[in-house]
Amino acid sequence: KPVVPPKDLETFREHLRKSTRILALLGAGMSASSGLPTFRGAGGLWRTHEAMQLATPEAFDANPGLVWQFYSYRRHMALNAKPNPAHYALAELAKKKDNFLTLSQNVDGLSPRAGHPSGKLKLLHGSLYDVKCSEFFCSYFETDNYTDPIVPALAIPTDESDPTTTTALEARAKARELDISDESVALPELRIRDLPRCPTCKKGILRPGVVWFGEALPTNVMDDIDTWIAADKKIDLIMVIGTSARVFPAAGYIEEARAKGARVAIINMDRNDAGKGKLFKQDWFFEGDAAQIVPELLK
Ligand code: BJW
Ligand code: ZN
Repeated sequence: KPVVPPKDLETFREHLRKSTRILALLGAGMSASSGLPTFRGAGGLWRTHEAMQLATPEAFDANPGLVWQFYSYRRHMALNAKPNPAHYALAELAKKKDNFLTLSQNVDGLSPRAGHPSGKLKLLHGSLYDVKCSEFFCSYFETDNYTDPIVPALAIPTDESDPTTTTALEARAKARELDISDESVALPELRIRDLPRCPTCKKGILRPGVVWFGEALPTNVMDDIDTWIAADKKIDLIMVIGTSARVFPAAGYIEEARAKGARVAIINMDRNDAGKGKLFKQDWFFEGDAAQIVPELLK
């Protein structure tokens, strides 16, 4: 049974074939089938904390150890996750279409790993593998830091109590990583001196190079997007994949594209989410798992 209504599939593919200026806006639902949790709804809770509450400068100031445990866990999960068919299909489309730009809110690195051309990929909310100094006076910034854990104190605790083992060495080899997103798993309280420290100013604690609530998106990223949008008076299509489209300025690009004539295609698991009510007659809503639908649409 096809996942997408054949009539919609046909009209979408026809429009895509004719489209020369295309945007894609990605959210956490794009990576859901790679096993990475989304922010809102089920899975949006990390231990007793809402993921949204941890993604703030206030949370980091109040408890940098806890916020680092959250991000260290997410880095570990993302490094061990694989891009799914939606990442690969979109990467192929990006290679094929000259005038194409993906705006990703995701920080997990799965689009680059699927081979998405980097010049056509704008990371609105930064990356889990960027690291920067948390002191306002210090400009230390590092990209492509894949060290996991970034400092020993952030290693995921393991269970070495496998009863079938006899030696400590064997026990360590069979140790299972504990799921620290589950609040019943004990988590050490970290001291400031356990956290990664800035090599430049030697004073600041390092922090993930992601964009928290109330923080500005990277200026060069915003400028590149503005330039791309302004380069022509029309845009043909925007694909909105796996995002609740509630966070600005990211969500604002849907209306910006529409104002330039773009037809909107929403791919989302939840028919009540992602502004379905705001869709026009000429738009599409494809309900279901992005990992299934996106490859189908782009076939
Ligand atoms: C599936 C699926 C499957 C599931 N297949 N689908 C205008 C109006 C009101 C407020 C504002 C405004 N402009 C700015 C604001 C304030 C604020 C904001 O937007 N607030 C709103 C919540 C109201 N914005 C900001 O603060 C931004 N900064 C800013 O505006 O700065 C101004 C400034 C200028 C100059 C100086 C200083 C300041 C920054 C926003 C940063 C957002 N950061 C986060 C964390 C990033 C790091 C991290 O990853 O931890 O970004 S928050 C979080 O939300 C994360 C995400 O990228 C982002 C969006 O979430 P997303 O991806 O949509 O996930 P979900 O969970 O919401 O949705 C998943 C969807 O997938 C659902 O629809 C599911 O149904 C679906 N799904 N499985 C397909 N298998
Ligand atoms: Zn520093």
